[in-house]
Amino acid sequence: MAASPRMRNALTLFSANDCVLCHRVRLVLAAKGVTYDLIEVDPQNPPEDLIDLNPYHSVPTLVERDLVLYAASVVSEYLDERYPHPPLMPVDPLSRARLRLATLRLEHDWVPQVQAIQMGTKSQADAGRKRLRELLTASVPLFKAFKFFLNTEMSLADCAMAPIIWRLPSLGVALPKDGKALEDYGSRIFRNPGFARSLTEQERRLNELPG
Ligand SMILES: N[C@@H](CCC(=O)N[C@@H](CS)C(=O)NCC(=O)O)C(=O)O
Repeated sequence: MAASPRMRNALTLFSANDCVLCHRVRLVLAAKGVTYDLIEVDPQNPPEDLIDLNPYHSVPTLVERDLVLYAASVVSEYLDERYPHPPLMPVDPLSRARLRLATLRLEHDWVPQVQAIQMGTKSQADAGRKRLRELLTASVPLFKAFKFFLNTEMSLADCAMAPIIWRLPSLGVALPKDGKALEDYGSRIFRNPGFARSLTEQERRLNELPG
């Protein structure tokens, strides 16, 4: 990618302005306190730069000098290794594998519902709301059992989960009746200054940060 005078940092992130997967990566960057140049992209109309860099033309895409990374999981894990403090993964292999699997489930089962609500037809959006609500209801015991998502400390799995929880009011998905643990989880994450820093202007308007 040709360096442009707008670019001041070693890292450049191509990101959409309201996208759970891009938000996930911005949350990792904010938790690490890493500064970066943000290029806002309309995913339906990707710029030439992005087309040249990423065969899928998708966001999030991260560029660091000659390194080009895409897929939110690849980008997030790279950032956690490249900027080790604070660590966003536990050290033991079993816990790491569990959190990776939980994140994979989020990508396969939860994110498509969010995308169907945001971009689908009315019937796709309605089906997405119903399924997302079922997934939330089934996850309540997990939020009761752990302070963070399946873990005692904030992890990359929270960076994947929190953007979905943040969007629930704007997606028209109510919390389950016994969803207080989910609400508390959201407040715990949203109160973190890194969370506010991770939001684009469009995303900030989707919900309210705790006072
Ligand atoms: N597997 C990719 C999917 C990313 C994705 O679906 N991004 C959407 C925006 S939310 C996008 O770029 N869509 C346009 C496209 O894929 O051409 C990832 O994990 O990053």
